Amino acid sequence: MQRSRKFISKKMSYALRHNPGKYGLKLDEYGYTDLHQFITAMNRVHHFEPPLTATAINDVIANSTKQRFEIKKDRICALYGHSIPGIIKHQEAVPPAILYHGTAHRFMPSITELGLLPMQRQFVHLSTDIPMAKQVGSRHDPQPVILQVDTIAARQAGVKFYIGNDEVWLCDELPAKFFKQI
Ligand code: HQG
Repeated sequence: MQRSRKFISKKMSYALRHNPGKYGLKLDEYGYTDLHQFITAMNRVHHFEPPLTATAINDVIANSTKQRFEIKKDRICALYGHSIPGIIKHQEAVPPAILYHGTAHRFMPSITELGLLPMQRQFVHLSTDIPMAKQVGSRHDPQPVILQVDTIAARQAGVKFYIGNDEVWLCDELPAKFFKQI
């Protein structure tokens, strides 16, 4: 059976963000691995039928609403979301003055006390607009809380921000004084 783009994308995310070792893959310090080795490993583990090809992967990337992966010179990476041990390097940069984070009501007591933490991932993930933050938060809560982050104040206090893609920014742990609920 031909697998859906979503199915392929989820397996790609798993391999490139969370468990490259299961596929016998090594990521470089920026999270890239050889595209052809990646395809061979994906086919070996998942027995895609028809076999996964570079064309199919490009099709998944081109038809996704989110820019999750990048292919550069025959190497592929996940742009954000990593949980593997060993920090994947991202380009540090100056973010928009305001970013957003969508989350669940049930997490708020802990978030208010401890700030936003990376939890299972390497970085806290922030969105450039409210609709995207709502979408991210709705994975955890049907009526998510939206937090507005003052990145200028956070940067002045030494919090580092990194580019994920056009809509996703990453940062280190973010104390609660740098965001408010809207
Ligand atoms: C919460 C998806 C308790 C945090 C999305 C979040 C994103 C705390 C949850 C990307 C906390 C972690 C990442 C604290 C943070 N106490 N809870 N102190 N600090 N949290 O899934 O940001 O579609 O690891 O608010 O779109 O939801 O897969 O992070 O609710 O871009 O490409 O802990 O993953 O991208 O949840 O999502 P997650 P996230 P893809």
